[in-house]
Amino acid sequence: MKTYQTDQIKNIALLGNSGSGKTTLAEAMLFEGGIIERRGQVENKNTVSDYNEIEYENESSVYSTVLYTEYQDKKINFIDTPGLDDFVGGVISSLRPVEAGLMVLNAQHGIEVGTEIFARHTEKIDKPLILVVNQLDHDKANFEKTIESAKQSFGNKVTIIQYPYNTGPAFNAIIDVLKMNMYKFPEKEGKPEILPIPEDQKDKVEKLRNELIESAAESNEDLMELFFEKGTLDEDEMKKGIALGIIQREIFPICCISAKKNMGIGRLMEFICDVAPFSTDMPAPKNSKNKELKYDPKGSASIFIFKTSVESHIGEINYFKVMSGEITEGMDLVNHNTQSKERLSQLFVVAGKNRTRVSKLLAADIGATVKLKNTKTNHTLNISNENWTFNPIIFPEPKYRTAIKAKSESDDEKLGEALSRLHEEDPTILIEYSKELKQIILSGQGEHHLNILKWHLDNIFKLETKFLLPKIPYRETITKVAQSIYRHKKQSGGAGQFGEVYMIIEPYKEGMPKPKKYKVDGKEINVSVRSVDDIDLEWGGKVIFYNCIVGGAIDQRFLPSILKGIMEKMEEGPLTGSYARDIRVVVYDGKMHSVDSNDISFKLAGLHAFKAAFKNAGPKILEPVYNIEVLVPADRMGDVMGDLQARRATIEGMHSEKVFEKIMAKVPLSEMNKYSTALSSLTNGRATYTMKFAKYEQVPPEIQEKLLKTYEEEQKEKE
Ligand SMILES: Nc1nc2c(ncn2[C@@H]2O[C@H](COP(=O)(O)OP(=O)(O)OP(=O)(O)O)[C@@H](O)[C@H]2O)c(=O)[nH]1
Ligand SMILES: [Mg+2]
Repeated sequence: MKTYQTDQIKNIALLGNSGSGKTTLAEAMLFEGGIIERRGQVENKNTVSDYNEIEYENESSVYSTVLYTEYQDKKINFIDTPGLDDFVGGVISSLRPVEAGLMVLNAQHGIEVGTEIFARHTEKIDKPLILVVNQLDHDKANFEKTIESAKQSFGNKVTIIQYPYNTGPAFNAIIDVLKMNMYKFPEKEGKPEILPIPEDQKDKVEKLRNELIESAAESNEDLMELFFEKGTLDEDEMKKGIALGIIQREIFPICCISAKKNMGIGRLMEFICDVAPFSTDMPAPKNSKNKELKYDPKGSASIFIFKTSVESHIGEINYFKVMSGEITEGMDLVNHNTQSKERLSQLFVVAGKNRTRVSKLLAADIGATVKLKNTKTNHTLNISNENWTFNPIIFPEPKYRTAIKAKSESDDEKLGEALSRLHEEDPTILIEYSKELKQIILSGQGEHHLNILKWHLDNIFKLETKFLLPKIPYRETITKVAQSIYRHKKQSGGAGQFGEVYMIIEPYKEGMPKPKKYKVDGKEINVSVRSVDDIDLEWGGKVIFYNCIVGGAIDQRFLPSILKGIMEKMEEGPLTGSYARDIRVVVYDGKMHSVDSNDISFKLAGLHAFKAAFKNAGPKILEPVYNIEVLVPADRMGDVMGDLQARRATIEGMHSEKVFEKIMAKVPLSEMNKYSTALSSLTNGRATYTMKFAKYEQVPPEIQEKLLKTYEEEQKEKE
């Protein structure tokens, strides 16, 4: 394969709702570019892009797939992404190496939830989009409605380049407003006939062409002047204007295809070659030295890894974009995230399951390499005298959690290894070994996401596992002042133990004045502070420990032991064994024994005094509450709201956002179990949500009651 120059390479991501036809389009693009000789079909489990067993099984993409095709002396690198929100990680990582997205719209449905989600991701990072209306051959295809909803979503920036002459099973022709031609496709696959615009379309085309010329002119002052001078623009001038408009996200051009029937694909690729941005047209990425790298093929060799995957027979494959310079086979680079030396012993260009060895890749190109020792997604590799890195790709917060366990304890270690490998391949899978909950908590983007992970553990790693209900990280705190006196005394045989502690505890609030005076059981207790420990707890919140011992009632050296006892109880709260937080402790008196007092005596006295005071201090269980945002089509708003209310949600607002309604609410984590599945079934998969930890809040009394009972029973079982 020839080496493509930086100004011959375009990189795009295929984006769109699940089922819109991205994988089918990918297949057609490979075919049109002569990379494959026969087009496979998703249903026949023989596409180049969906080549993993799990993708065959689901007939839907799970992973992003790197592909390339060749057209008109250019190389188009493109990445087929999964359309299900569960696999959004594959979309986010694919957006990094590309200059633009090809958003595939399904002509049956127009803008769908996936379209909206992925459009938002491109907006956040300012990447342009080309909109492709697919499935125009489908009997439910409705081009006008699709454009209408696209305009609701992208505004008047939606600009028609092409429209279908006819839709439905009879679909066989596209009117091209830029080329001023009609493309008529033969019944069976083959090159289209290029015909003049039919008479009955002339008025419509004229109107659309004027709109297109105006949009193109608006993207650049010179073009605007030219347009005023001549009253029109020629094709090349229009292309220039459209290209600029695309980069500025002022133009979202509309192209028309049937991926399944391979109609319009060649013309779409020509359009990409003509107007989609080159890497050098986009703002230059900055490295960690704040230097702009302009994809200079003569610069220092540098690559950024945007995807790591593990393939059978090969092992780990790292996919990269050449950020600068020229990469050659056998080159030695340094990974500046791990400081490891790495040799690029083999270089490939990749079209899904097919890899082609190459000897050289230039700046802006996308390739893959194998057998690196210590390199994965988000790492930068440079020649040894350059030590910059690039910003990592930021993956979205998890929104679905479960606990996992190996069926056999002897597999625990294997499970740990498998999970960390799966995390490397998919950074949206997070694994936490929770000491607090005594569970392995897996978090991801949805139930389907984690079920696919389990499928891998069962089928690829041959590890039998089961999912368990994930425990909730409750917290405990107090709501009022309480006092306790505890004497720890033990006299058995030899040395005895003795320690007595007088303690007051109260809820901690930020900015409270120092403790001075308390009234407990009608008695006034005055305290004066000798020293204070202000402790930020690992699990959130605070404990403030005041040493108010006067007159040597307890020796100073025992105070740390008392605190130790308190901390032990804070780590395993008296109500349910959860972490306690936000408590102020005042130790103001006590007694000691000249022989029997020691550290352990005061630790135990501290622990029991704290536990006793806690029980009288209006103890409360706190639960984690999350901010959630749901995007839902208006017709399902009522159902989704009702369901949220049943989950003890506090609705904080709602408003229309383009084609969706957005609901903002606070919901306790304990009520969010399986939410992604519930939302999906309430809306036929037409809604999405995000969630983020907000705060801890007291649980309602009836739930506290239930939790206390459960804990009590668990404790009894243990005895
Ligand atoms: N009629 C018709 N069907 C199409 C067309 N393109 C794709 N399909 C069908 O739509 C279904 C989904 O196609 P895919 O290519 O897998 O869609 P995708 O966008 O890759 O879906 P995900 O991988 O789930 O995101 C398949 O059954 C295709 O055969 C088209 O142009 N016309
Ligand atoms: Mg797909």
